[in-house]
Amino acid sequence: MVLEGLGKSLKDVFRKIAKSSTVDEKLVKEVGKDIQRALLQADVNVKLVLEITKEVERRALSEKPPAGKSAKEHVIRIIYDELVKILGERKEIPLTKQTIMMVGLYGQGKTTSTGKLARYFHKKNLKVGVIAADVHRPAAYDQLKQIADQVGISFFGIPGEKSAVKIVQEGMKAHSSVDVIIIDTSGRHALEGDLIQEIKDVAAVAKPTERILVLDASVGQQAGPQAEAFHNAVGVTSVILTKLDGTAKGGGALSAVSRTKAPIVFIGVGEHLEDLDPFIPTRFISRLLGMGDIESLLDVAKESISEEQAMETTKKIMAGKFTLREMYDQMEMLTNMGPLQKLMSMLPGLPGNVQDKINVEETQERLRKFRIIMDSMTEAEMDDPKVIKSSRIARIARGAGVDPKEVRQLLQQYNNSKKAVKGFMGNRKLRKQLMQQMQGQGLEGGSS
Ligand SMILES: Nc1nc2c(ncn2[C@@H]2O[C@H](COP(=O)(O)OP(=O)(O)O)[C@@H](O)[C@H]2O)c(=O)[nH]1
Ligand SMILES: [Mg+2]
Repeated sequence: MVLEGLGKSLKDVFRKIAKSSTVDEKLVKEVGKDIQRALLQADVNVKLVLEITKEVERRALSEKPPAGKSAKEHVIRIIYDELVKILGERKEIPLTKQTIMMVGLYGQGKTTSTGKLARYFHKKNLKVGVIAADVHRPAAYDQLKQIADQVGISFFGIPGEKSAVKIVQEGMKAHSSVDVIIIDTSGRHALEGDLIQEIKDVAAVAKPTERILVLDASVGQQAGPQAEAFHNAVGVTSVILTKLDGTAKGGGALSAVSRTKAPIVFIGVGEHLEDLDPFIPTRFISRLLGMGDIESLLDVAKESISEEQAMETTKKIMAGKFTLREMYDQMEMLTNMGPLQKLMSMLPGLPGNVQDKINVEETQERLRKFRIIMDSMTEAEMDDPKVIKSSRIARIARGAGVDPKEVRQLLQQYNNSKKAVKGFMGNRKLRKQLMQQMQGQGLEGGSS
């Protein structure tokens, strides 16, 4: 996958938001820092990184979520928007009759991308012809011919010919009946005067509608100044950024080139001819985040337990309601709430008083069993576990496919917890402490 490291870090950021109890300044600042770290690791320019995170923080703290959206969903949306914004607008190469000239330095992927583009247009039912105008590399002719044969499109070249202009003149005539002509040109180690001249001469003959600069993404941010220099010298209309599959610096290359006047139209994501993706900023970011679209992205936020639910459970417990359901909710919250973990852990009712150090995996495994056992109980049993005697235990165990011993353990845990809750509620000092904690979490609102 392209930019795997960046994708993983950003997914972690979303997970953090989803698991947090509430969106407050502390969370937003923390998330801002995480995003900064992730983007810097992908070689995105420091100044740009600061701009983005400042904007994320500003919007997250000042904007009200739209109707029907939670604060968490809104923050995720803001991050998504700002990431898309870094990549700029989408540009498409139309599926029409045209002449395309490929330019770029040595080894950037010009010839490979010529083949990939030829395949792309060929698949869209356009007649494609390529011209081998790299007169500097002896093997260039054969390389392109082979690719053209593989794709099944027409090829033109003159082996041994030293004038690129002559080849292009002949090639344009030979391809007069094709829809899309793609000219592969020679590179240099740097943007030298004679390369500029050669590109200008070829362009004068071919009059290309597109001059596509091919750039290797592994140079990172440096891709920006390179694109700018080429653009100033020969007027680049579009960029293909290659080798994004093999570099962690792709974020730098993508963001830097997106800021130049030459938009990225395709990205190269492998050595094979099918490894070419149209560059669509929204789709790129969605994929990076491992989501089909923004909607499924927002679902992540919904999966976690809401602040309201935590509040609800806490209030119920404080009001003396403590059935198996509350015990379950409390345990569940302890495994996947951020700051609310602390609040929930203040409530008694956990086995062996493990409030201070919660083993999430162990608790989750326990919860899984818990759920299975509860699913075999009746509503009345869950509300008032006192009614569960031997015969019922046997029935529940059978229904849940567990040992009766496990049902008894659950009931034992419940009884201990209930006792602890009772003691806790009778202790005014502890109650006060919990109230203060709730206020600190911004949960004092809402009456019951
Ligand atoms: N992994 C990867 N390799 C690529 C990509 N594009 C080109 N290459 C490789 O880069 C090398 C140089 O490509 P080539 O097209 O000959 O570059 P040119 O000198 O600009 O024509 C070749 O080994 C290609 O297989 C890409 O998107 N991903
Ligand atoms: Mg080449």
